[in-house]
Amino acid sequence: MSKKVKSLPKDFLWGGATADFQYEGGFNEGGRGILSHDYETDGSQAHPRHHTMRLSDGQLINPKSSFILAEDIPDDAKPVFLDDQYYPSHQAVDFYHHYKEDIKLMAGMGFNVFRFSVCWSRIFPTGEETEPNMAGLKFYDDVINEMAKYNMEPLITICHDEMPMNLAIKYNGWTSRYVIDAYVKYAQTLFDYFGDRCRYWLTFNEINAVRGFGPTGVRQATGHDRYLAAHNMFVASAKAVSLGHKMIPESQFGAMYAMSELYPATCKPEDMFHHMQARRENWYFIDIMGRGYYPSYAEEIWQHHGFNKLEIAPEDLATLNAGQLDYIAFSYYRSNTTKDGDEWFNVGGSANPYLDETPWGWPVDPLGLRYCMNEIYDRIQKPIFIVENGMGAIDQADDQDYVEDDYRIDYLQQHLSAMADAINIDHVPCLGYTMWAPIDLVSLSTGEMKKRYGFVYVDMDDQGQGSLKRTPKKSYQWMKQVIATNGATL
Ligand code: BGP
Repeated sequence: MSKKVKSLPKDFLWGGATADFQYEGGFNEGGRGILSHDYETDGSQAHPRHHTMRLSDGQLINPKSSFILAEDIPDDAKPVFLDDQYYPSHQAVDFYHHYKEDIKLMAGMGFNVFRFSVCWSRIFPTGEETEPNMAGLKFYDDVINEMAKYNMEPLITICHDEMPMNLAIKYNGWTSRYVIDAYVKYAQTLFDYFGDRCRYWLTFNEINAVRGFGPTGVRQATGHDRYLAAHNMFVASAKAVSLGHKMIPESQFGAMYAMSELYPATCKPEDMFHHMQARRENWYFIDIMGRGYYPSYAEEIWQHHGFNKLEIAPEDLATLNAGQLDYIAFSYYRSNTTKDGDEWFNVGGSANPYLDETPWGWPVDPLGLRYCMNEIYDRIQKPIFIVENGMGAIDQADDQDYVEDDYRIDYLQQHLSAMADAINIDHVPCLGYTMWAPIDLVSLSTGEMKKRYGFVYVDMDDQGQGSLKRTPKKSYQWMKQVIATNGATL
């Protein structure tokens, strides 16, 4: 039996992950265009980051019934922002003006990598310009140069669930092949300007979520639209990978998948079979991008979603094959349980009596992380990269803004130990770990500040009250030790 050691390979990448829309702010600065995310809805309740739209008859609506852009919004609705309304994402936690301070704080923990996403509409405000917006490029140039001072390398997410609003409205988002070209032009611009300092790239964030709640920029999307959007994203990703490999010889490309582990609720054969099918609907995304071809079970999945055929151009298959990913990146927060009769895509599914849950009802399952790492590597045989993992909690700060977040330390300790076991005992090659999200930021699913993940507390509440002051939490010192010992103190 292999010896249980915690320390990790010498060149292991330790860091944190963020997304522009939840972190940057600077909504109206540097020539940034309007982003699809600026108008996202939530599905459960109206909250202030959400958009208002004006219908052609002048009436204002504030759609609430969908997580993603405009699912239930009439075609003639035009986005508007109301001056007297506070939108947390417009300011977020203002990385735009705090990047030097934040990078210094991350470097203080010993990060040698920082994953962030570029805001597409900062570079091409409508997605249709022929020349990029230089002020947008300069911002990321400054960020990358600041990181270089601390030997921290970038891991850039090219597209984190978003697109310029213009592309969503005018072309109905990713159902249009025009958007493939717009994306490739955008990616090429990033390679041109940052390729000399960036080796690691992610073409998309949580691309497999597109089959359920994930953003496609598409209005009133059917199952067919979602899978067509996914196909166009696969082609866009593969084109970017091939181009990136040509332009940046050292480059390594991944895409990021939401990888909750999935368990069958019982060993009843029907539950087991259902679990296999539901799991395979997730593998669909990783198989196509990681192996470069559509799997034999694709048609069965399409039929399950109510259609028989996808508009795949003849040349697409060669494009997918040529643009295979170099590594498989994923987010891991929880596991799910499923049984016969559940929807295939069913976050939340059946309850798992063996697991505790976070205040948001997310089951805490560190062993599930080790399971996932093994499953992905067994299947795709390419290195993996854990690019999001963390615990959203309601932190109680004292009058000095200090937070004793022992629960976060426990969560991370257990997950990092499971990761170390997968690497040291199971020999899964893993490039690194970027924790979500090192500095508190706006939650994606709730649009709130009160669901916090950070090692660093940010003084800002859901009403926009706060100084934005940064204060390291107890977990900051803990993580610093873990990184300094390369995992040995886990
Ligand atoms: C992932 C997203 C992130 C992030 C994270 C935490 O799905 O890629 O953008 O927000 O989940 O989720 P939440 O903010 O909803 O707690």
